[in-house]
Amino acid sequence: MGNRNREKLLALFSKKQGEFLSGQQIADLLGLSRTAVWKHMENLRQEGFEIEAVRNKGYRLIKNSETFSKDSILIDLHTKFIGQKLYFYDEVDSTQFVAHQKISEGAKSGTVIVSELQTGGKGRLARVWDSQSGKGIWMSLILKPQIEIAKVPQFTFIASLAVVSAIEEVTNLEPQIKWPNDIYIGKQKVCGVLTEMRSEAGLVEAIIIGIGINVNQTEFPEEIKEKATSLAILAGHSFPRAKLLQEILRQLEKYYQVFMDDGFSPIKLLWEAKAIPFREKIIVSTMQGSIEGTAEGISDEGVLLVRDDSGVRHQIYSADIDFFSEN
Ligand code: BT5
Repeated sequence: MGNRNREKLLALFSKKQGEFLSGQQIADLLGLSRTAVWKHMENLRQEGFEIEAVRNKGYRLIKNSETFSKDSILIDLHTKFIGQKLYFYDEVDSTQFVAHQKISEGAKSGTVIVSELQTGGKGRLARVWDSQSGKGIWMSLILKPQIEIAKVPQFTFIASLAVVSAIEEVTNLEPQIKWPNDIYIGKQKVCGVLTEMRSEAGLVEAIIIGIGINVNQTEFPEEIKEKATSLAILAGHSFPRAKLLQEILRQLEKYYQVFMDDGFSPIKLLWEAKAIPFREKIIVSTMQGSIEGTAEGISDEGVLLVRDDSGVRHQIYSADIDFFSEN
């Protein structure tokens, strides 16, 4: 199938969603023979698209199927720029690495990289991110805002807020954000965010937001079995990943716009409403060591403010947080 015709056909279905289009109409609009139209339909069906064919009425795309592919993500993605340029891979080392490559090749702001499987998925501080094939959403988003370097960590908040909002919209689950970059449901982690930056001469060249969401896994490796869970385990059924990803991209675009128009304050307020409240006492593990103390909230920039047991106040930029009651 010619790629351009196939894209035109998907765009046509997207525009007329829910409506029947006769074979003749499609053939006329795309300049194809009826037989070619029929072949296109068969190919799309084989890929997992659900297409209804009714005699005397024509064809209708029911909705996005369970397929997770470039087309199933793009077909009714109504964003202005985020995800409109999308690279979809079966396997990569890490979508973050691919994003770095794409930036070197001149990728535009809003470019998204998705992979079914990551052989070298990474967390912060070069930790391993378990990225099973065909089960999760492993993606990286490239953004090129003109902002100061100090504001880059705030993008972790924008991303977490977008993911929580999308999960709420698509599932009936109630995710919460754990400062700075984890999304939990109950006491287990369903998503991690990794924000990286490229800079040049003191200016931000690009921000790469890596998002890993456990969607349809039914089990996890021994090392993270206790700590990790998936949306499917919690809900008792699987979810269409394309739909969830579309919602994430929509929410990312929305909150990115809020941030660019009005700054971090509205993001901070929304973020706080979705965050796990700090309980009495926390343990903060940083590269420099650990602090036991009480969190006093986040600053207007997103920095965690902690008063240690001797009364000294610390500004924490990056750390792992444990609640005392968990230990
Ligand atoms: C994170 O790091 O949580 C950021 C994870 C970002 C992953 C995405 S996937 C797409 C993009 N491409 C990449 O290569 N990365 C990004 P951190 O806070 O450091 O947490 C890492 C820790 O979470 C590990 O040390 C494990 O304990 C745990 N972990 C690993 N895989 C997990 C999973 N699938 N679900 C829940 N926890 C996991």
